[in-house]
Amino acid sequence: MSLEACIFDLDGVLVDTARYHFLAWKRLAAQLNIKFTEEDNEHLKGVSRMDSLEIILNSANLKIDQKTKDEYADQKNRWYFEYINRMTPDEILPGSLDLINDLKKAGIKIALGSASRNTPLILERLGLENAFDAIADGNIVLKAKPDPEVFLTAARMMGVNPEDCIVFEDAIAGIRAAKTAGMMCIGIGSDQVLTEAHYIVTGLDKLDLKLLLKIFNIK
Ligand code: B16
Ligand code: MG
Repeated sequence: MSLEACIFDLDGVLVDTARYHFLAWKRLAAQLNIKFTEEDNEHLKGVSRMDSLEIILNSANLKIDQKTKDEYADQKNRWYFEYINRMTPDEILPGSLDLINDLKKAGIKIALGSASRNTPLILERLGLENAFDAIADGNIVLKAKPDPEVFLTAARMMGVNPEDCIVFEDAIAGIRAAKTAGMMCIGIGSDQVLTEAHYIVTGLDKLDLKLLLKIFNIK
C-alpha cells in the first residue's frame, strides 16, 4: 500500500462519548426495568442507535412496536444530547491533534467515519468541524458497521483507493467494517478485545506517522 488517507472513528477514538452513551442507555433501561451494565454497553460500541436499542430490548425479551421503539430511541438521544452539548475541546483524547497535524503536514488526507448521527454537533463542540477532508457519518450512511459503507464512502469522498487507507477504530464492528472495505485497521483499546485489528494500541497518543509507516512496511 501507499498511505494516501487515514480515517478516524469518532466515539471511542477521538473522544470518549461511550461514557455518555452508557449513561443515557442506562437511564432508559432503568425506566423499562432492564438491567444494563458497563459490560452490556461494550456490545453497543460502533452499533447504530436503533440496533443498540434492539440489543437492549432483546436482552429482556421485550417485544414492542416500531412507534414505541422510535420514541425510546428519541428519548435516549435527548438525554445523550444533554451530555454532548456541554462538551469542550478539552475532551479530545490525548494524541489525536498531534497525529492529525502530523498527517496533514505529510500531505495525507484525513476523514471521519462514524455511525453517529450526532457527529456534526460533537465536532462543533470539539472545534474540529473544519479539520477533516471528508466526513462520512450516520446522517449519510444507510448501512451500519460492520457493513463497510461508512469507510468506503469516506474513501470515495476523498478520491482515494480503499487499499491506501488506514482506519482507527475502537469497536469490533468497526474493525470488521474496515477490513471488509479492504483497508488496514488499527484497533484503539484492549488487545484482549480488538484481536481482529492489524495492530492494536491503547490510544492515538501511542502512534505517529513514522510508526504507522513502519507497522505497514510503507516506503
Ligand atoms: P448516535 P462511532 C457510534 O459512533 C457509537 O460508538 C455507538 O455507541 C452509537 O450507538 C452510534 O455511534 C450511533 O450514535 O446515537 O449518536 O447516532 O463509534 O461509529 O463514532
Ligand atoms: Mg467508536
